[in-house]
Amino acid sequence: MNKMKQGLIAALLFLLLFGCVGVAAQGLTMLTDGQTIDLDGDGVLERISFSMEQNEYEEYDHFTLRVDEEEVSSDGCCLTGFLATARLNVDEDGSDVLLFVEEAGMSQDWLVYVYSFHGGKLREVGALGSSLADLEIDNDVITGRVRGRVLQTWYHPEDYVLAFSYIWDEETDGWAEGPMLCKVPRFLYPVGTLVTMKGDLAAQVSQSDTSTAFRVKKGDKLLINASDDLAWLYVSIPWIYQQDPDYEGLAEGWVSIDGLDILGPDGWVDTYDLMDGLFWAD
Ligand SMILES: [Ca+2]
Repeated sequence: MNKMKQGLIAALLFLLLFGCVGVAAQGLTMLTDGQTIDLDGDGVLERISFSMEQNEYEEYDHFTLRVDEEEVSSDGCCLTGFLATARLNVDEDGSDVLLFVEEAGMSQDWLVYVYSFHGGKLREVGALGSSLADLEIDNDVITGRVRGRVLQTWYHPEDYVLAFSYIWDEETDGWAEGPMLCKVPRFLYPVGTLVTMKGDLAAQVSQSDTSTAFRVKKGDKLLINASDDLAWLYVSIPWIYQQDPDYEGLAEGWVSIDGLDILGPDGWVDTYDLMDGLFWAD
């Protein structure tokens, strides 16, 4: 077993364990309109106000969130009415507080609007494509479960941190230092989809070594172990092929991907035209 394979298994085990623990301790507190709560732990209660407006299709498409006298509002798409808060350990002067407003989107395209409550100020710091139920806070890392961008319809964890950056301050009409939600990509995300090839494909040895690791032909099975959800698939050839005494290739390799296109022997081709067994929703 090579180091890459060991690393992948360790990563999958970690995800499995972390996922189980996270259900009980995801670090979120649900809030309701009219509630008073000490959001930032300074001993003074804050008053929460949260209201939504419906459109002609009876979907909630606008919300207003207030913490004491601070107010933010935004348009949305199928807002669920769920509001939550969490504290992060990013500030030596005390907890930084985040507030999350959830929307379901048109077809479960989950999105959470994220606001920071810091120094008595309420402001938008970003949004992430996860449901509240899939959101976890671990110290200063916010992890959602987002829809994959390449290959097929799939979901994977995605990490964010709150980092101080320059944001536009409407009060002063200028740039000011303020918190922003920043994505922290992982090297690989688990995929675990077994496909049947509709055409031939060669996997290369590594992302930088373009020599051939192994080849699969039309009708062969191929396991897509993982992806960086950006430019690469980490693939392996099923064990049964490796038992053939004439098999000479490596067990794992890499294939380039760009959205729903994959780099085949004759150039870029739609994943649907090259692989049977991918999952599509919507
Ligand atoms: Ca307080």
